[in-house]
Amino acid sequence: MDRTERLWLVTLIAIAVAFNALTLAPLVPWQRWLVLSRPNVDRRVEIEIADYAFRLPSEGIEVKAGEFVEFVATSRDVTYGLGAFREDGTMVFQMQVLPGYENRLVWRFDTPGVYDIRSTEYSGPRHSDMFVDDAIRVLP
Ligand SMILES: [Cu+2]
Repeated sequence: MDRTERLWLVTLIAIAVAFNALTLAPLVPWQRWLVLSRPNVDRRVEIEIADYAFRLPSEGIEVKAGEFVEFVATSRDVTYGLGAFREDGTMVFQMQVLPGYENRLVWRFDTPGVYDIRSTEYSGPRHSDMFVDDAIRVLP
């Protein structure tokens, strides 16, 4: 490794360290609760996935905008994805759902409305069927 390569390497490492320090710093307003706080969960939603199908709570998923919702997803067979999508198809959040674990994600919906659920991880030949229309209702 010659001097120029070493200089580039040190520069890239310095940029990576500075970028991570800046974007994870609690001085960034949106990072404060993401990194440092453990919000009190207002509602817990359990979702089981097996054989390419979501098993949602029988009473449906109804939450209020602004409350912290903990999604706990389990898989009985393979790795799936759990994603929430707006009506225009844009994604709100997604998580991997590994078999043998309680996969957790805490989310706060800001906007009332209805959201779809899809698998966001290719899980096999029936993956594309894993779509639940209007699965989450967020009330004002
Ligand atoms: Cu899938």
